[in-house]
Amino acid sequence: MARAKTTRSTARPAGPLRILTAVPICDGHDSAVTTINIELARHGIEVIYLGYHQPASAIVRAAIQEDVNVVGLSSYNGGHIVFFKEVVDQLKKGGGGDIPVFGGGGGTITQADARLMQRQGTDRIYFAGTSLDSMMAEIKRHYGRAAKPNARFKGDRALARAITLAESGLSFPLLPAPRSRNGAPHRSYVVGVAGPGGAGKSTLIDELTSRFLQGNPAGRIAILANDPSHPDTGGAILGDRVSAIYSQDDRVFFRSLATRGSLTGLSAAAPAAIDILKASGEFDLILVESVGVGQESDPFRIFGRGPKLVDATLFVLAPYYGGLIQLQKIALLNGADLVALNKCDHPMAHTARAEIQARLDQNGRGQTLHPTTAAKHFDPGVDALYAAILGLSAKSK
Ligand code: B12
Ligand SMILES: Nc1nc2c(ncn2[C@@H]2O[C@H](COP(=O)(O)OP(=O)(O)OP(=O)(O)O)[C@@H](O)[C@H]2O)c(=O)[nH]1
Ligand SMILES: [Mg+2]
Repeated sequence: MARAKTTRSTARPAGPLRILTAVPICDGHDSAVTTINIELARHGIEVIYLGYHQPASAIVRAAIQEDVNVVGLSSYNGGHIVFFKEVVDQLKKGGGGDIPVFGGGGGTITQADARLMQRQGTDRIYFAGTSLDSMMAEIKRHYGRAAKPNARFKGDRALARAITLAESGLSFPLLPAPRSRNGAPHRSYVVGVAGPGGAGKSTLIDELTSRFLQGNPAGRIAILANDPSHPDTGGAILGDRVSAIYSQDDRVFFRSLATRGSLTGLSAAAPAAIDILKASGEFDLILVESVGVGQESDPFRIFGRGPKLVDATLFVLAPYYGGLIQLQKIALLNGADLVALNKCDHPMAHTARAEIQARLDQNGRGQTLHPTTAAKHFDPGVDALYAAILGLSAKSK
C-alpha cells in the first residue's frame, strides 16, 4: 500500500448513511423496495438502488464498490433463507464482512425463518405491519456510523473507502500502490459525460462500457455517477446503477456520488474521487457522469474556471431540447469535444441532428456529432462514438 496525497484537510461531520437496496434474483416485486427507497431518502439517507432480479454476486460487488453502511434486500419469491445467507457469505469472502445485511419481505418471511436467517448472519428482518417511521428511526440509529480508514481493506474496497473518506471531507491515506505497465507509469483517460436529466447518459455509458469490455480483454474501466441530493432532506436516490447492465462485471468499478449540496453538477468529492481512481493505476478509461445539467452548467470546468477535471467532454442530449434558441443557450455545446444526439429512435431526431450539426459548424472547433440510440444494443452510432473516444485518447498520448 502506498501513501497518497491528502486532498482536503478540513474534517466535516461524517456524511449521510449510505444503503444499497435490491430485490433478489427471480423476483420482480419492486413496489415494496420503491416505497422503502423513497422513505429512506426522505429521511436523509443516500440509497443506491440496484434494481430487481439481482444475483447475489452483483449485490455484493455493488455493496463493496459503493462502500455502503448496510445492504437492504426486499424479498418476496420465497427463497429468502438461502439468498440472504448467500449475500452474507459472499460479502465475507469479498472483503465486505463488516457490511450488515437486513431487509423484509412482508408475510413471506415468517418469524421462524427470520430466527434461522439471523443465525446464518442476517442482521435483522422487518415484518409486515412495521410502520415506516419506526423502521426509519431504527435504521438510522442502528446503521449510522462514520467511515474510518481501514488498512485491512484491499482492492476495490480500499478504493471505495478512500472515496468515502473524500466524500466526508477527510483525507484518504491508504491507496493501492499504482501499477505501471512495462515500466511506464500508467495513465487513465478521463471522459466527462454531461447532459440534461434523462437524456440517456447512464444508458450510453453502459453501452460504451460494453464496447470497452469487448475491446480490452484485461483492462478495467471506472464509472463515477453523480446524482442529486434532495436539498430539503439531504437524502438521495442514486439510481444510475439501474441502467448499468454491462457494468455488472468485476472489470468495472462503479461508484455513485450524491451531490450533497454542491451545485456544480458534480459532488464536491468528484475531483478527489477522480484523483483516487487515477492514482490506483487500475483503470484505462474513467467515465464521469454529471447530474442532469442546465444551459449554463460547466461541471468539468472546461471554460477555464479552475483546472480541467477531465481529458475530454461528451455532451449528451435528446431530440426534444426545445428549439434553435435553446440550442444556442447550451454552453457545453461550445466546449464539449464530442456531442451525442441520443434517442435517435425518436421522430424528432432527424431535425435535431441537422440543427445541432449547424450549431457545431458555427463553433468551427471540429467537434463531432454522434447520433446514437443507447436503448438499442449494438447501435452503430454508439460504436462510432466509442471509436471517437479511443481516437481522442490515442491523440492525447
Ligand atoms: C404487490 C404484489 C404483487 C405485484 C408486484 C408489483 C411490484 N412491481 O412489486 C404483482 C401483482 C405484479 C405481483 C406479481 C406476482 N406475485 Co405478488 N404480491 C404482491 C403483494 C400483494 C404485496 C407485496 C408488497 O409490495 N407489499 C408492500 C410492502 C411495503 O409491505 P410488506 O410486504 O408488508 O413489507 C413490510 C416489511 O417486510 C418491510 N420491507 C419489505 N421489503 C423491505 C426491504 C427493506 C430494505 C426494508 C428495510 C424493509 C422491507 O416493509 C414493509 C413494512 O411494513 C404480496 C402479498 C402481500 N400482501 O404481501 C404478493 C405476493 C408477494 N406475490 C406472490 C406471488 C406468488 C406473485 C406472482 C408469482 C403471481 C403469479 N403467479 O404471477 C407474481 C410474481 C411477480 C414477479 N415477477 O416476481 C406471493 C408470494 C408467495 C411466496 N413467496 O411464497 C404473495 C405473498 C401473494 C400470495 N399470498 O400468494 N405481486
Ligand atoms: N427511446 C429511447 N430511450 C432511451 C434511449 N437511451 C436511454 N433511454 C431511456 O431514457 C431513460 C433515461 O435514461 P438514463 O440513461 O437513465 O438517462 P440519464 O441521462 O442518465 O438520466 P439522469 O442520470 O437522471 O440525468 C431510461 O428509461 C432509458 O431506458 C434511447 O436511445 N432511446
Ligand atoms: Mg444517469
